[in-house]
Amino acid sequence: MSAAQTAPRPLNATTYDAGARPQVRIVHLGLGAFHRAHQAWYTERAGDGWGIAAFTGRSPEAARQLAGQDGLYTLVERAADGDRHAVIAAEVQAHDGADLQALSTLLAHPDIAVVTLTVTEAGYRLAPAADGQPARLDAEDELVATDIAALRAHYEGSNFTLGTGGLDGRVVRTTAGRLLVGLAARRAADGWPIAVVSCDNLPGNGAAARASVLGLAERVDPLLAVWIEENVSFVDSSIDRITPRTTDADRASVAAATGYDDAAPVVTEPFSSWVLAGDFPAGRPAWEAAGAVFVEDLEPYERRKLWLLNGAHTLMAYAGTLRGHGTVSEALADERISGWVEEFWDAAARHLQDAQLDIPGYRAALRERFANPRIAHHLAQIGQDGSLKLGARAVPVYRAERNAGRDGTAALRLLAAWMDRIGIQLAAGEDVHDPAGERIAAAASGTGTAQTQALLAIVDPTLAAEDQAVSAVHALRGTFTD
Ligand code: CS2
Repeated sequence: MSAAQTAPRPLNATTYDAGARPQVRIVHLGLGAFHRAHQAWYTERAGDGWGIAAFTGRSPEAARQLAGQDGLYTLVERAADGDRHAVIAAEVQAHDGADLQALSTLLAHPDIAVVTLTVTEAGYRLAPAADGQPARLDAEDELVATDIAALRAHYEGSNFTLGTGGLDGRVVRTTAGRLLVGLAARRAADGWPIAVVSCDNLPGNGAAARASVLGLAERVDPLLAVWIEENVSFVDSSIDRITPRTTDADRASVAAATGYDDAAPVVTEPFSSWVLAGDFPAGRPAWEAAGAVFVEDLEPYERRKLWLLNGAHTLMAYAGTLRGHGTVSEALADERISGWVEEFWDAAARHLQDAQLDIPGYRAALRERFANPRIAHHLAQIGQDGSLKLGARAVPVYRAERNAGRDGTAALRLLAAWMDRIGIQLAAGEDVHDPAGERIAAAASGTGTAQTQALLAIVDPTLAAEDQAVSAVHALRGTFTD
């Protein structure tokens, strides 16, 4: 065999026979690895002919790569004992997220029945809510304010329709802003109802998506807000599949195993879960055929996942890095970290009482998933956007423990570890990778308990006003490296 025959081939519809492609009926915002390992995989496995048109977030690069491969990519399920490769064909179109014309054309079409979102916690642009208060859009946020101005200027007197010239060069950057442009086009077309499914790690993520989109609509076009209330169903979902960022080594291993030079493979764990609650007024794929579960009340499942999986992740991300570890499996192999994780799980589990949740089984499975040595899940990736993640992962467990008369130390440890980690990053002049980066740097410039309190206020202002919580977090600082 000549070298030319053995060199890997490009992956596209000419080199790979994916059969008839499904019809685009889903629009996705946030074209990243997780979406391709999760919702695209469920949609493909549902096997009932639904396809996806996906839009990138900030950078159009992922769309360029995927469009260059006719939407095809390799999904690698990486188990502790080997890899399984499959080419996924559900992703029919890939667009630059800034392409509002493409988004509007799709959403104005009655075939489109579902919008899914993976835009990260930060993508919803919500203001920190006081305890028990519903989420609301952060209208003070710079990007939100810019989008409001651009949308108002564009739609002034135009009955909120997007002409063929798009937004006349105006840029809309927030997810809510982009979705609003698409929904306005749908209303102008014929106003068919639609479902928006949030797939981000936020408690009540359907309500969060709703607050974000409606908050913007109310400020730009109150009648559009009314239309959205009546025609858009915001579905809650709890999503789970550990999917680290793709590396060059992953690309090389896919080429070696499959013979395809795939520029955009995704490596994920074999485990996957999707629990959803809400209505789909225009229909949906039979995701249950692929293992998704539809429930009336999502909250218990959402808590189990956010507290046990994501909470432990956040604890390992900061405490693990402070102790010199690079990945989740390395951190978990450290007895001290493993002990803190178990202690946090014990605390959280006391408030996850529903027998259906099978907490012992879930914990055992988590240990195994975290320990998978072939999934290099970098702590630095998990540690990003901590100010937003801690409010969903640590604070509710602390509150539940306090309400039950206990001190909640196991949950406060996550906050103390975050603060210590930030201190080291700032001292080294590193980017803390957090949308609240500037406020974090300002808060960290203080010293002693006042610094702890100022940092805590960024995560949860109510908690920062409680002296007992502040001193308890402060006492835990500096205890990670012994
Ligand atoms: C992680 C999640 O980066 C993070 O914050 O905790 O991305 C986690 O890997 C997924 O939620 C797993 O389903």
